[in-house]
Amino acid sequence: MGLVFAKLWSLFGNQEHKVIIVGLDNAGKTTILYQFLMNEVVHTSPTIGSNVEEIVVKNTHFLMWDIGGQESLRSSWNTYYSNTEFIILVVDSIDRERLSITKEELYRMLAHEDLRKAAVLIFANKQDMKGCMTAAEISTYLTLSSIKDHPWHIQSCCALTGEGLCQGLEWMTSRIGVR
Ligand code: G3D
Ligand code: MG
Repeated sequence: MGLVFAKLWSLFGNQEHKVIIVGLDNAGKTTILYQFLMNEVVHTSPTIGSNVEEIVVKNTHFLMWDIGGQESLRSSWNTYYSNTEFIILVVDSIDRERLSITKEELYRMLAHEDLRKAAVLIFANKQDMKGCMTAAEISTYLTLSSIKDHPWHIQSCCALTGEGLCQGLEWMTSRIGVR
């Protein structure tokens, strides 16, 4: 898989494409980033905040933070929004109870001026879990088809194995140059 990742990342070229990875705590954000790290095509910079991580992939910046229960930090989220081209929203597909919170956060982000040009990739993670919601169910619950002002794509994945992650990145690369 390393080679595939390397190829995909090289498609990003030398330009800077800022990506933020968001989702509730326990959704699998760190695991997804770990998959990228394992492929040795990235280097990390030190943690820049208690719940914000930065990863640089050939000049592509990922800023990641957990949004669950971090009420006190919410007012500063928007400082990370400017110039964001991609939002990766990681959903725990087994966590039915908190999908409504994810939905709220998604629409709050989409309404933010600094994210008006951002494309959204939703990872329906933990597809290996028995009884999990499918990407289609999550899509329906999040009413993704109602989103007209942002390009969006939902991809089922399993961060533990890395399955589905490449397809998500492929969609992102396909968006570059479209806007
Ligand atoms: P976060 O960074 O979004 O808070 P983490 O989430 O990446 O820390 O993952 C939270 C827990 O979910 C971890 O378990 C992790 O191993 C697990 N997890 C992440 N992705 C998957 C997946 O695709 N399938 C399954 N079954 N589990 C996953 P622990 O036990 O370490 O807390
Ligand atoms: Mg984490």
